[in-house]
Amino acid sequence: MTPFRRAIVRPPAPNFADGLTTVDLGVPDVGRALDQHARYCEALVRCGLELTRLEADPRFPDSTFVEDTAILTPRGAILTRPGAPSREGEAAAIEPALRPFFPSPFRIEAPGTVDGGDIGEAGDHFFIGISKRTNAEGARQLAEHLGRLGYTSVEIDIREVPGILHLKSGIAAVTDRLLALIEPLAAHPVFRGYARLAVDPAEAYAANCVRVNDALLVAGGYPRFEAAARGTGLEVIPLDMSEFEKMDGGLSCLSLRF
Ligand code: CIR
Repeated sequence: MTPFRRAIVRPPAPNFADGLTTVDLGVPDVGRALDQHARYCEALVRCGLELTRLEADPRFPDSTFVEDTAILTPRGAILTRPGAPSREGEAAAIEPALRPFFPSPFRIEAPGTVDGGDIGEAGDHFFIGISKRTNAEGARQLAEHLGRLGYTSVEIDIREVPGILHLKSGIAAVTDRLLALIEPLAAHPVFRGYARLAVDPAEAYAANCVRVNDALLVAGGYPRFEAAARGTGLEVIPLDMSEFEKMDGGLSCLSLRF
């Protein structure tokens, strides 16, 4: 796995609860979300990362989900064009924070849209989810940029997969060869050849785990997945994500790691 040295994070703004959501888990408590965000940042620091901590940005209630704004690789970056109209300006808002590390990123241009949450990678191979947020034109542009950087990619249409907003709501690379995969994605041909860390259907939210150096961040409260994760020999760090889950957000969404 690519080692990470840094991450960019942005805490939830006071109007976090005005963001988009498709789930019916109640209104998030912003104070609690800030607490959970602080624990998340501590975990990244414990994994050895140096953090760029951005100011909360109430212009965009979903802006704590920084992952959606860019695809960062060791060979270069791609600024996305988030697919929800209320989030479109978030890529421009993150650009100054990326500039010191990625001075000339590629960009997804209209009419293409891409949310970073739809983009997963295992080694030098990228999975590009076509979703309600990432359209075919965005996927095409992204594949081209990734190809220029020397990466391969494959598209997966997730529009008919129940219960997931983004591709990475249902898949995460635990190692370059081992994927956490929800049941409805497990048999998809693009994942053939990978070992699977099973995610119990009752614990589907847990699939969005994040490998950071020697550790695996997992959502707290999903004991079967946590036990399976411990079986990999990695250090497992459970984090309470309840308030972000209410807004369709997972662990990966809360940082841009590179
Ligand atoms: C949204 O609907 O855009 C936010 N409420 C949640 C975004 C989650 N991001 C991600 O999975 N990468």
